[in-house]
Amino acid sequence: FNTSPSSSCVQVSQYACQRRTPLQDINQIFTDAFEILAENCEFLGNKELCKSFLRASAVLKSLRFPIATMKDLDGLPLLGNEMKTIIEEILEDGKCARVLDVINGERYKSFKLFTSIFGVGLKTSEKWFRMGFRTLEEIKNNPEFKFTKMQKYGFLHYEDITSYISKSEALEIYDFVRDIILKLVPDAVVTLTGGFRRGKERGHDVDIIITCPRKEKEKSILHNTITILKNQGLILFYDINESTFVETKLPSKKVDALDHFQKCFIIFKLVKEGVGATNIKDNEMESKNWKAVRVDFVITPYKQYAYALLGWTGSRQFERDLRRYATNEKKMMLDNHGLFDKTKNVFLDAYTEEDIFEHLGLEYLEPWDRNA
Ligand code: DGT
Ligand code: MG
Repeated sequence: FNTSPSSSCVQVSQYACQRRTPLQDINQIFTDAFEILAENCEFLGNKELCKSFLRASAVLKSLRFPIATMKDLDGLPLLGNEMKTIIEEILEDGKCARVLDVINGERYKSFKLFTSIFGVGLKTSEKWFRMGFRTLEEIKNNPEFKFTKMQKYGFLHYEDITSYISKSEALEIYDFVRDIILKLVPDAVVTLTGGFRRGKERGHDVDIIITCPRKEKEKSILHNTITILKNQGLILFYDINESTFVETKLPSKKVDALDHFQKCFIIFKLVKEGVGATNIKDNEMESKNWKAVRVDFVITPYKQYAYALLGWTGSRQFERDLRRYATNEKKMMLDNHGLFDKTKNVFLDAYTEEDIFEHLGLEYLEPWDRNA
């Protein structure tokens, strides 16, 4: 792995799954710029350019040295002229005019705002933007709008949901939920995944993946757990998606397609101990002693667990590169459910993430090195 600039002997792979990408990003001034431009492309529906920006950003995130001169880019993959122009401008001015235009632009600002609402995606944002709406107030107070239940709760808990979740809050919820599940099914496997598994100190949601080695025993876990949490008054909103997983189905070609496992999108009521307890009588003075936190549960059969864990650990860009590598370099198809070897026409079983890396002929990367 690369340690010094301009060292010609060091090859940087074009795939994030062949590079270590720790959390600390010493080229953030450039990667932030690329990610804003990528997001803007996503908002405009320009998927190809979005991918190029994200791949360029991921290459820079994996470097162990800060880009200080244009010479430092020699030999790095996925940095075409468009990318180099941006880097050069930032090296010279400390900023990039194109990025500033984007973040001050109506479209980007509106889409950022709209997609920050739980239950609002690109399609709804586009619709609201075209209708001329620019603020949350205009939308919330429009009597003609029909919101989904998810969006209603998204508005209701907007402040909490858009604020960061700390690692200790995530661990508190995870420990609490795991204890409940283990009482129901003692040999269940409950894992905190997503960004927190990659070592992030803060996140947008708490991703928890659940399985059980005893066949079919995972099936009762979700509904029973939700019932217990509901009875304790800890669920502000939940939406269960039942499994549509079919074992014989080939892995999806769509890189960003959601998986077919049973899952539940939750707004969890995290009660903060000691807060607000002193002034319960005085309504005006009363401070809220809880915080609404987005939590996702994913339940998988044991046979697919390693693939699902790998898929839900992320980062998104790491996952995209893993799939691209499998397809282009190995003639295999990878998704959150499994790995299919097209040459041998077989699904490859895996019970650990290490097994999957081995099937792909890749050196194992720990979750904290997958922050592409
Ligand atoms: P954050 O924002 O702090 O929650 O960061 P992450 O990395 O935990 O991101 P999150 O929670 O959106 O997703 C965790 C991983 O789960 C992500 O790296 C890929 C997977 N994932 C989540 N939603 C989707 C989806 O809609 N499609 C696909 N393909 N993967 C998804
Ligand atoms: Mg997450």
